[in-house]
Amino acid sequence: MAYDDSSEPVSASAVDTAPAPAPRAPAPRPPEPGTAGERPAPTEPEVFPQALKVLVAGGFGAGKTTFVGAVSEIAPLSTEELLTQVGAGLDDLTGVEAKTSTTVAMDFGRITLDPRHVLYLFGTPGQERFWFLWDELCEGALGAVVLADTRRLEQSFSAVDFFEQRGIGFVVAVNEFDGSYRYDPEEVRAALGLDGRVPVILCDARIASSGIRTLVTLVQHLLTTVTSVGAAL
Ligand SMILES: Nc1nc2c(ncn2[C@@H]2O[C@H](COP(=O)(O)OP(=O)(O)OP(=O)(O)O)[C@@H](O)[C@H]2O)c(=O)[nH]1
Ligand SMILES: [Mg+2]
Repeated sequence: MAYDDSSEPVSASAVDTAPAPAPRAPAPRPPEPGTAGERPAPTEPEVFPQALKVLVAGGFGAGKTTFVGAVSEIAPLSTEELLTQVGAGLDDLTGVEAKTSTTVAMDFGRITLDPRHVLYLFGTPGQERFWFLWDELCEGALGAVVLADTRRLEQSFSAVDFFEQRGIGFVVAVNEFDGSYRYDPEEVRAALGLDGRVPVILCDARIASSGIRTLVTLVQHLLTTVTSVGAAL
């Protein structure tokens, strides 16, 4: 008689007629290397988060909205309002007389640089009367592009000061406007009193590839200078 430790005695006939136990299911085998289901071993340390917040800043009319619109892979959000006579005494249109609208809150766009770097772009408003928004916009920002307008280079000082004071890494992108003086990047560095490590590059805010090159330069700059990304976020 088969051994059974249950309290009910088991008769010989019951044992004889009992169905054979179902064969035990084979134990799951680990997936073969390279097949679906295997978690690939991390090849490099996870130093950067997936989503990076980047500001696109600069003086009034420097090309911030144009830059965000050119590089964004989604329809950019913009908050443009017409410039009217009401702002005539407040807005300095010297050098940007052709401007008909202005950003009153922010621009927003997104670009995937590579599988590990998705940038969320926030364009700042350029006019002084909206600068109070910059502090809100820079919350959680990891880096910034300061667009320098070659027609009014001095308008970039405030943006440079803003990011220097907050310890936010930035690059200066010299947006070359038609007919304006062509600066050498080192001239711009000297004029703005920039640290030797801050990249200064030439760009055209209207051209996507130029904007993307600027953003790649920014990410590379941040990777080499930001030691603790977690602390910056
Ligand atoms: N020629 C030329 N024009 C540009 C360039 N970038 C921007 N513009 C033009 O300059 C004008 C102003 O650009 P915006 O992108 O509105 O500038 P902004 O910095 O967002 O302006 P605010 O938000 O008002 O401070 C637009 O008509 C653009 O087409 C450039 O690189 N070259
Ligand atoms: Mg704008």
